[in-house]
Amino acid sequence: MKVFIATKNHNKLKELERILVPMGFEVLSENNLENPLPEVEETGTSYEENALLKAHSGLKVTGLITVADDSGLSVDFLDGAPGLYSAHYSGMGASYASNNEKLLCALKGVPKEKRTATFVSAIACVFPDGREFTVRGECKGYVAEECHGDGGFGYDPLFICSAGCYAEMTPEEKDKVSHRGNALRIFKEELKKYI
Ligand code: ITT
Repeated sequence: MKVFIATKNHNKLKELERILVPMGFEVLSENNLENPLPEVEETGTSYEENALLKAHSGLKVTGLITVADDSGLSVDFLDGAPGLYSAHYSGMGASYASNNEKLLCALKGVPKEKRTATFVSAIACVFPDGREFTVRGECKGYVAEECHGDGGFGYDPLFICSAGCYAEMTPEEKDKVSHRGNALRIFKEELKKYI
């Protein structure tokens, strides 16, 4: 079955592909389109709403069953920030490095037990016949006091869960425990009800 993944984040795309392909899906992405995907204004008030906005935009362009992820890191000490705004935490044009730097500054001097955080991934799936569903996966951990490892992307070098730092894991190890891996395992079960 063909599934279009509506994302402009190639790291995210790789993670979604490496879980969806072994599930038997033929995965298509922006790389298979003649023109770039339109930018989607992420105006939702939840990860699920934003994931649906992105998925509907992809469906409009391709007419295929479309999957999109909206994700972020919610830090308890920061009342849930950067949360929905994780991609642009340090401003428009933010880089992963500048976001990590801002997060480290915001938590400067905060002890380990107060640096707890949850990574969240909401995955939306929309169908050409109008049906849609969302699922959510989470991973709890804490924010390290300095960057570790050189794998992954985004906040991976700062996020430590019970299995270790995301950026020090192999892709397979990350998939087993990550918010996105957890969301996709629920997604797989949910999708069976629709096909
Ligand atoms: P698309 O909207 O095109 O899918 P995006 O990167 O803008 O790509 P989001 O709006 O969902 O995606 O922002 C998610 C941000 O949260 C992402 O840019 C990272 O900074 C962070 N993030 C999400 N999942 C992550 C992961 O597994 N590891 C590290 N950081 C992650």
